[in-house]
Amino acid sequence: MPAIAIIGAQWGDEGKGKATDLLGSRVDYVVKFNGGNNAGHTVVIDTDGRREKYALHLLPSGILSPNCTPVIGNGVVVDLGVLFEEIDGLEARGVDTSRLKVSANAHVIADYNRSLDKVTERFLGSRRIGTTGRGIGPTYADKMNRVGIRVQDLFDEKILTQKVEGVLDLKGQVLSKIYNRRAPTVEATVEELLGFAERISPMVCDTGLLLNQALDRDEVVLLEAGQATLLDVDHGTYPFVTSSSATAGGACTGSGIPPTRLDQVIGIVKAYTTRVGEGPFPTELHDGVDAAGEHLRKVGDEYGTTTGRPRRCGWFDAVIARYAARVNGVTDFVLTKLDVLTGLEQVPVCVAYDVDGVRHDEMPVNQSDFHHAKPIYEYLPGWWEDLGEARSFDDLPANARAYVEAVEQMSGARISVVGVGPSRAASVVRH
Ligand code: 2SA
Ligand code: GDP
Ligand code: MG
Repeated sequence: MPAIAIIGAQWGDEGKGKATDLLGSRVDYVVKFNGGNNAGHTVVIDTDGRREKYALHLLPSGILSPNCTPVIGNGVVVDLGVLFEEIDGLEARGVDTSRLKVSANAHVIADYNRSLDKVTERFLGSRRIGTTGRGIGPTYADKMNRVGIRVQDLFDEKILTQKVEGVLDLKGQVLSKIYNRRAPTVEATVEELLGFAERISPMVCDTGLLLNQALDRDEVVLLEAGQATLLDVDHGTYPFVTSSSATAGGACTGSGIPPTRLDQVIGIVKAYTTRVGEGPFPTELHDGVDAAGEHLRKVGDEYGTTTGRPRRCGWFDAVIARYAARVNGVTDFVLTKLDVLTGLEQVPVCVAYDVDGVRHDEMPVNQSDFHHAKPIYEYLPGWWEDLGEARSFDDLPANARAYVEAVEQMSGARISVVGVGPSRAASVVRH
């Protein structure tokens, strides 16, 4: 029975948290399969006139659905201090987190990798990536270098000490000799990590086995991506990407669910585009030049959920939506934040790029071309009505419906749900 992946189709913050939460009551397991506490998913729940807002970083959004088991898969990098802080924060608000399962194979973010992430960015200066500074990149680098620390290592002090010694042999030198920073000692690192062992122990298991057995029993498993297609280490705007596989392929490698068991891939796409951090962004509206960018940021509340950074804003880009549909095998799109576009005379949509006088209908193969790609826009008529109360497609004004239909036609997959506000209820289901 169904394994469903939810994937970001742009540069992140499309509203994956809300989409996952929306499906939560019909789902038995929600799995985070990539990234770590660089992610920020905001979920807004309105009950009995009271609004509860949750910002989740490391915990899968399914933690908020009482009948759903949240799982941190093997593809995730886990900052254990942050994990327990997040658990304690939710418990204090009455959310039961006792169902959480954590893969024994997930990698652990250690102190030296947090330091290296921050200091490397400072060192790079104008060539920086604009990371979240959470130690994500250096921890994935250790994993690929085969010197990473895994959750299961916390339960064997001898092995843990050997591994920390091995990795600090090199990283300690880099921190102290190259970056002039005090490297943590082996003892302090081992002590910090061992301090988490007892509390994490009951949550740890073979999550790949758990999830495949759930599918054997016809239960529903939802795989929730952190970040997005254009931030994927293979398919994104490299090197301005995160260090994990944020696409549908990553949902399999990061969870232990084989591709043949994936039934549906839902791409989450915003009705416009945002990006945080550095890197190319053809439809970006530049502050001080295009007032519309500030309008989108303000109305859309476009500030990083994890770092609070203002997000760069721009128009919808159908070229990248098509690319995301292809890379992920998107079966359905959820188009979010349509309500934010209310009040514009015209809404530009990028349909292709002009690169040095040549039209590109697909992403240019060469990254340098993408850096100076100029958007070719089609202008769709805007609307003035507030969309917040719309619950069926026919409730939307004609121009908003036409916008959805035009974007659907350009993006290569059907739009099954349209978001018209941050809360769970503010959604229009079409299929
Ligand atoms: P990192 O820290 O190594 O993953 O950074 C590498 C790039 O990936 C981008 N990135 C993100 N982009 C959008 N949203 C993310 N999560 C937070 C949010 C971001 C925040 O939900 O708002 O609060 O600032 C996220 N995480 C990583 C990052 O900007 C770099 O371009
Ligand atoms: P994620 O990282 O993809 O989960 O997205 P974030 O949570 O970082 O950012 C999306 C933001 O948009 C959150 O603040 C959501 O509450 C909000 N949001 C999601 N869908 C809608 C929508 O349809 N309309 C509006 N106005 N806000 C939305
Ligand atoms: Mg986010």
